[in-house]
Amino acid sequence: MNTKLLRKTNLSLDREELMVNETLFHNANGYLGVRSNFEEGVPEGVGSIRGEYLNGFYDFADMPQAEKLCGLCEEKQTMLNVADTQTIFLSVNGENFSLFGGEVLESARELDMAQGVTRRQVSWRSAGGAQVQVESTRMASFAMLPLFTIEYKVTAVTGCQLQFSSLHIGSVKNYCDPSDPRVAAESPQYLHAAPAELQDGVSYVTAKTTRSGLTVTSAVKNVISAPAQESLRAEGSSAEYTASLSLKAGESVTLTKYTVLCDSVRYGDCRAQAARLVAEAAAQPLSHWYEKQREYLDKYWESCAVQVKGDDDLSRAVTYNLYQLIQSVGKDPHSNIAAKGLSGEGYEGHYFWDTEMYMLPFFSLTRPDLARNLIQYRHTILPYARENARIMGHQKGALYAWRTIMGKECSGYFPSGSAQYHINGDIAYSVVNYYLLTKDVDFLAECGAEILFETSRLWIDAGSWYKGTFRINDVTGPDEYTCIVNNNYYTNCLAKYGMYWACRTYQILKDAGKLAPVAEKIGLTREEIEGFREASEKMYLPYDEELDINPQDDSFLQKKVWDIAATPKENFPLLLHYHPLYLYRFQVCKQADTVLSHFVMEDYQSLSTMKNSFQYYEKVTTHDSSLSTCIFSIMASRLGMPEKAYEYFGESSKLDLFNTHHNTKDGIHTANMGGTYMAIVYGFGGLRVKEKGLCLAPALPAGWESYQFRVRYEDALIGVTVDRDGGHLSLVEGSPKTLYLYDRPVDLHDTLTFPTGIAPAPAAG
Ligand code: IFM
Repeated sequence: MNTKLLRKTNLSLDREELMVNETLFHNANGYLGVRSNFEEGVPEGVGSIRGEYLNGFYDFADMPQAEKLCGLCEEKQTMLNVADTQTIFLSVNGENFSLFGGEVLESARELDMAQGVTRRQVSWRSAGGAQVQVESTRMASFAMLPLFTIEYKVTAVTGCQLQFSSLHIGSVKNYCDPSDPRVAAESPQYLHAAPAELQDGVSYVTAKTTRSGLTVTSAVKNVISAPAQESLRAEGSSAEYTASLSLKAGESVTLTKYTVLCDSVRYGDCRAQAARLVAEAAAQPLSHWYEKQREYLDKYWESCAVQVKGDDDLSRAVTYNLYQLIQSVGKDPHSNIAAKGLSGEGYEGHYFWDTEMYMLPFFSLTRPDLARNLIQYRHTILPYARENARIMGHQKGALYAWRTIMGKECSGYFPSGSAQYHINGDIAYSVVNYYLLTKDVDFLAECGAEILFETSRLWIDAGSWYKGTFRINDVTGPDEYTCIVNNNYYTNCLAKYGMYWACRTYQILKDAGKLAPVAEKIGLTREEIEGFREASEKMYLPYDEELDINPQDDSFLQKKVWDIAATPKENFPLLLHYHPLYLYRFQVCKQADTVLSHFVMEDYQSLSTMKNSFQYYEKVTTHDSSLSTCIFSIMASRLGMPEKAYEYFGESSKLDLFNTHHNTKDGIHTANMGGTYMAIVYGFGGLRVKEKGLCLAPALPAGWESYQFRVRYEDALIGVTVDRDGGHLSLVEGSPKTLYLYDRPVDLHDTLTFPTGIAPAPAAG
């Protein structure tokens, strides 16, 4: 597996590229994230988004609506930049080390995805002729989540006098860009930092948010490897550690900077916890933490074991995307996965449906423990979903916020925000997906069932009966270029599935004697279950007989078709160039919508309808959203279009590494990263998680030698390898299983080899 990403950066100090690299090489562990900013900073005017973030740590911010209609959201949550502990200035013979001064002889960055560190190496000559090599290694520890380290090594090529100045800045702000709707427009001082304290060589800054009542303590300890003249002083809410020494040619010195960040979301007394952890961290050499990091990642790579042979670039891109998933996923039920992970401020650290439909499938198959946390998080915020439902006028049930951190809605523009009721169906779908893979009835009883029942109640309240069918009007589907429509096909499918599963869950829990606590807690009646069953069975799913496709909604086909080919290239993404209402009047899709429904609910339609729909929507989809090409890849695989599948897969897998959406500076696109995984496992591997069991229908993309992955199913770990000799299944651990291969049952006891390339079996009509 190719686990190294290397970039030479001496050739360009281009503003955009610098910020993209700050994202691509960020360090995160699901709790904290640090952008890969230069320790020494950049001159004023050169682009940089400097930030350190904690997953789920936020403040409230005003989001005033010019026209104060009832129930519109006027306050949002925003993820905060909590401190700057990455700044290290180096002076060499009195001249400041900087890529923008002196002479850069060589400069490179590396992400090592096996060791879990990033490295930056610069060979530099000062204007006065002194020459040094600077190497910095950074790590967000998986073993101690609040720990971030920098190992900053300087080697003298010529003898020189060095001075380090390592800062701990407690008063920081967030990035803003008023011209881009995808990042915050303004940046007030959310955090109020107390004066820095110094104790036993550690600096502490405790800061409180303005409105959310949260607290964070940052603790920093610097350790120098050679005798030096040292000082530590505090001024205001900052602290500065300095060390001066001289080196002879060939000598090196290393400054190790331990940062611990503890927040009140997880810890009762952040200050005390930070003191305890920073002492524990600094008591060990970095080699100890590196070893633990490697052990964690060894297990991680082993658990998913995704390998592609035959295309090195793609293989590296896939590994990169999987690495970002483990960097981004919250490791406790207090947090989730932000749309940009912990790599930047795009979408302000909010959690969307991205988690349930694009990333949870990966974790459910490889790390069910993490998938469980993600669902538990949704369970914890259920009270806010109930409150949101009332705000939106519903008498019963729960409606999850379209975008949120702590549970309350943060969507400022409801037509393509709060109106996306499918979030309820997405979350319900993830509960079922997790259950089908684990058969964990206790979890269903403790968490999943309540979500399924409450979201089903909402469908009943939101929908209506017309001519014997159940319909859901005035909602927005996944495609954000088509808003507030009647009977969005995707939404109706997910609602149908969610209500079906609410009924199944009722029965499963009843049979297991575990129904009473949840039913009593929410006052669930047998009549309600009957109502769910009826609405699910009679759900109206738009179908056009003439075209043999599923229209995206009731009015989609009545609109003019947008001419994508004739649209100037610079006008994409369309959302930045056309008024939303103008877009809504066209058949033009930002992203997979009906095509996505056909992926997740393939048994609701015939193969011919899915194929015709794919061809229809392909012509009107811009893929302006990063959540799109991966789904088109999966469905192209499903419908027997391998070249197309491969092309879409390539676009998805390289999206951030090649900055193809031109906004990677604001953060990675985590949903797409999960989508890349799905394009292999669900796409080429043909995996589906169905009520009858785990299904596979693998094919090998032309040009690839092989690919492989591992999935957890009930108590088993199953290895799948597809190469030019065929498909190979192995039961790595657990009890024998019956699986479905190309829709036919097979028993897996030990290993199994089969021919690939068989045409996919038709879906049920
Ligand atoms: O959730 C997505 C949405 O589907 C498209 N716009 C971006 C959001 C966050 O990734």
